[in-house]
Amino acid sequence: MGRIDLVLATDIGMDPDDFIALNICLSNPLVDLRAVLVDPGTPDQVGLVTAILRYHGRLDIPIGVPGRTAADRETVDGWSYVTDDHLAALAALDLVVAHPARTAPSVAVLDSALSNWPSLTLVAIGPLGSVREWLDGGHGIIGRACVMGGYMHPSHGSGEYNFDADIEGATSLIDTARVARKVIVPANVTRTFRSTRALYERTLTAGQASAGHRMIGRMLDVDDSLVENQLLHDPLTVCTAIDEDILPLVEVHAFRGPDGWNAARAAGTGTFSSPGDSGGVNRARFEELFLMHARE
Ligand SMILES: [Ca+2]
Repeated sequence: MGRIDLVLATDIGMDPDDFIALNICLSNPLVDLRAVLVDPGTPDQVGLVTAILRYHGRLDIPIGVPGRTAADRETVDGWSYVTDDHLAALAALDLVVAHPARTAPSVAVLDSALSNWPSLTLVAIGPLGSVREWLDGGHGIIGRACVMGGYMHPSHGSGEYNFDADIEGATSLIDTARVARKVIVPANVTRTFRSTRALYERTLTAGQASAGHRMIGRMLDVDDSLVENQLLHDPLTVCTAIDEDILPLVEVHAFRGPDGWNAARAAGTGTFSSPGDSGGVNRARFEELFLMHARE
């Protein structure tokens, strides 16, 4: 299995799973992380990503945020996404959220990554604001996108995908011909996929040799509920990008129907998902990839 060039589009902050997923991207020897796109791109989100990149010695990795209008930017700059759990995990490693943090427009960051690594995989584990802007104003074709499929929450409507936070962005991604292969890890799979104490203990062991697993361990031991019951939908999506055989994928036509997002089996669409199946995740392979690291 070869290494993949990966761009991570994340809404890091709030839940800890994006924090975990970013650390997997930075630790797994099968991944070369080429850029991070942050949605909506608040200063504290970017500061958190910067702190994580610094810990890994990877400040060379560019950070993109949606361009937005000046008025939008001002609104977003007033929001905070980073929680006490994130601050506690950083503090346990003598780190703080970095300010001021450097960014560039997501479209420019993604265009630049594509010109350097044309076969890159885009992994989207948050709303698709950056992706929508790239589809409107960027260049070229993305070979493959792996998209996280939904956090179950009343405000997310049907919760079939993580798409309800930016329906326009999600529709653009589903409909575009500028992403050759789309893999959707849907809510019916992600909503039951959670951390276990055994995985936590193996993460702590891996953390003796891996910066990423040290960070993940500090995040999980902030709160006992994270150790045993944290949703792992974002890490599952990253690991699916590394090895699609983790999921029983079938080719589908994805669409937004009257009851929300849906998918039906169809050949020739280039879109793959696991509709109507709550099981079937290869957990052993997921854990193998979750824990994989190059010794420092
Ligand atoms: Ca997320």
